[in-house]
Amino acid sequence: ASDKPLRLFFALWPDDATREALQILQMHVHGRRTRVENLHATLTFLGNQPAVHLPVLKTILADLPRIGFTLQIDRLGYFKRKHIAWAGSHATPKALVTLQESLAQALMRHGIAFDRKNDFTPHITLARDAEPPLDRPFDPFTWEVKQIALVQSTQEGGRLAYQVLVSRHLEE
Ligand code: 2AM
Repeated sequence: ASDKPLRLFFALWPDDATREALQILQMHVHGRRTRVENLHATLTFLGNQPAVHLPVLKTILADLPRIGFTLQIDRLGYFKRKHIAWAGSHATPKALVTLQESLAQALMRHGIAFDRKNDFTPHITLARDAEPPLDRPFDPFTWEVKQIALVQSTQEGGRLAYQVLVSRHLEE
């Protein structure tokens, strides 16, 4: 029914070349690997939201600052408690912090609840139920972040699927 809440989040959405590079990095991790089409970096997790919030979320997305940036993917990390192996960067670009803060402010202004516990470590989950990533060298690569998306998380026959509801380019 249309009154059923949607599980939503805002994410940096990788292009195909970046997905392939991330998939190669997945060789360094043991666990339940994220399917290649699901790879992303969460900007803000909204959790369950009523469908009536969709229009305002789309407006918020459209009004975010138009600044593209690059993420140097040069780091493999591990969340011990969550058993998540991830890829990320040693350097968080200022534009990314600005983007995340603008998004948080817009959500608060519109009274939309979101998860703000994380002190924002941008990361791409490579595997769940994972062991710490293998300690061996890998080739860092550059992700030119251009696409930001409002994404719905669904379970299809026990299979986790992410559906991009609306997305936009960061640069004009
Ligand atoms: P994770 O990969 O580190 O688990 C969809 O669940 C996306 O939202 C994932 O990228 C997930 O991050 C992120 N996320 C952030 N906070 C979350 C929360 N409280 N519950 C579930 N997912 C969360």
